[in-house]
Amino acid sequence: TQGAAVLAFDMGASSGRALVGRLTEGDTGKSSLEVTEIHRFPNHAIQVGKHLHWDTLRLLHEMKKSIRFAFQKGFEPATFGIDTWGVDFGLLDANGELLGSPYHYRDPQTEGLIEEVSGLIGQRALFEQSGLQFMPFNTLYQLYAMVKAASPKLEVAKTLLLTPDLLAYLLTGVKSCEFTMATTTQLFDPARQAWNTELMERLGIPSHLFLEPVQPGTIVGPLSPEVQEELGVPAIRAVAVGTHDTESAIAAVPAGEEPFAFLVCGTWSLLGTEMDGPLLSPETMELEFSNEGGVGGTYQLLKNIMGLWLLQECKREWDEQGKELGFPELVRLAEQAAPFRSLIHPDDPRFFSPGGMADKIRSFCAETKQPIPQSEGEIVRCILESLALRYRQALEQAEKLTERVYGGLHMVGGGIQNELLCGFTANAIGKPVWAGPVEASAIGNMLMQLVALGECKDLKEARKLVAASFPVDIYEPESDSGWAEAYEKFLGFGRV
Ligand code: ADP
Ligand code: LRH
Repeated sequence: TQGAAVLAFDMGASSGRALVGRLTEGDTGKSSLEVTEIHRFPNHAIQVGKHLHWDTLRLLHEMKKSIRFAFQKGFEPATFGIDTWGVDFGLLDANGELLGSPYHYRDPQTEGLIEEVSGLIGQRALFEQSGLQFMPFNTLYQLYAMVKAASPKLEVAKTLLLTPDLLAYLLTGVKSCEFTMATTTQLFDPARQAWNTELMERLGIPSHLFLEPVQPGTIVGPLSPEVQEELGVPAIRAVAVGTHDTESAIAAVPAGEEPFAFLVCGTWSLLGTEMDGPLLSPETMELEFSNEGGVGGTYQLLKNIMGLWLLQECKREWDEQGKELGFPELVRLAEQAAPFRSLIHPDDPRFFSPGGMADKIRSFCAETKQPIPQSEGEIVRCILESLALRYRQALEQAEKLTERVYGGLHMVGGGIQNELLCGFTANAIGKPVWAGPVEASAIGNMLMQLVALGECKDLKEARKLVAASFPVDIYEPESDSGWAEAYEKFLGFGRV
């Protein structure tokens, strides 16, 4: 037998995709989730003058196409859910129209603002009131940049919608604010479970822009009559899922009930562990961890690591040079390159902005007096080994903060298609890596729709369903072969 179909939109910083999921019951009576990809499309930053923007209307167009495709393929989903990258937003005017193209979180407008805002508010106070790592892209700094630029958009704006809420609004006409995304802004106070209006007022950020957050699993509303008519489809309803992609991905980690460590591996690498509430200790701030609101009442204690962005940017450059090396080919070249020749610290701030990535990596190696990687294979090897070592550092820090020891690391997301990286990670941490599922965000998104529809009880049941539905690849660590020595060198770069 088959249950209702649900449609998940998962918008990553590098690509968007639409997948349909359906609960099926086999002969044994055991449920599993059957997933079909409907559509996949690239997502890019677009430079306009001094600013970097998202092409939000293009995303809307691709989402509409996906809804049409889903019905054309005969799926008839009852609901849909949207998850996206964190922190970004659109502003609506008094008529409910979108004011301009939303900024991309890598827009340089926030440069230097972490220091400025910390100077005004105090670093410790800011951390205690937000639980977040100080990342230049946090919504707080983006809005403060607009305040400083006397942005007319900010003057006339009536409502702020975070990206997934904005996309849901463009499809339904219903304005909402979902909790997991709200917690990525640095303007939400996890201890009080409320918007930090005092902080907004001190920085000149209009507090009337923010809507009351709702928990994942809340029904937002049906497709607007205009969209129904345009697409020729019925009034399927939007569910506010764990709309932050990281949180949807963590919901789909096939872990049991014991505490576990995860690594969500995509454009960013998010490494951490699930908690019952935020850990707002000074050590958490010093080790640069975040507390992000998760689904089912959880908080995720995690570190934001630069991730496969480093590789994506190199690939983009090589594509522009006409080399057309796909990810599998790049991984193959890295495999052939010599081990531990040069390492970088992935979170060196120079790597955050787009462009010139291979040269930035070379300059880091030159400054730290290491051999300078030249070929594509050497560069990619350097990135992957450095990421694996960074994962070890972050895992050890998570263990220290939580006073727990994790038996291995669950890896999910597009990056686990890179088997070399999964193997390197197991070697670096000296523990097994359990890899899967790849489409964790889309699956976690579906799970919260199934919870909203009453087809799945809670997060615990949802994770059992993932374990029963998707295979996990196990990478056992090999005996040392140079990783311990490389880690000592890596720690010498000196960042937490
Ligand atoms: P996001 O959701 O942030 O856009 P994904 O989870 O889709 O990111 O992961 C994208 C990353 O996955 C790419 O940067 C690339 O490094 C990796 N990847 C994608 N496909 C492959 C592949 N076939 N082999 C190896 N790595 C891959
Ligand atoms: C990963 C992610 C991450 C955020 C970043 C902006 O896609 O959502 O959790 O910090 O994008």
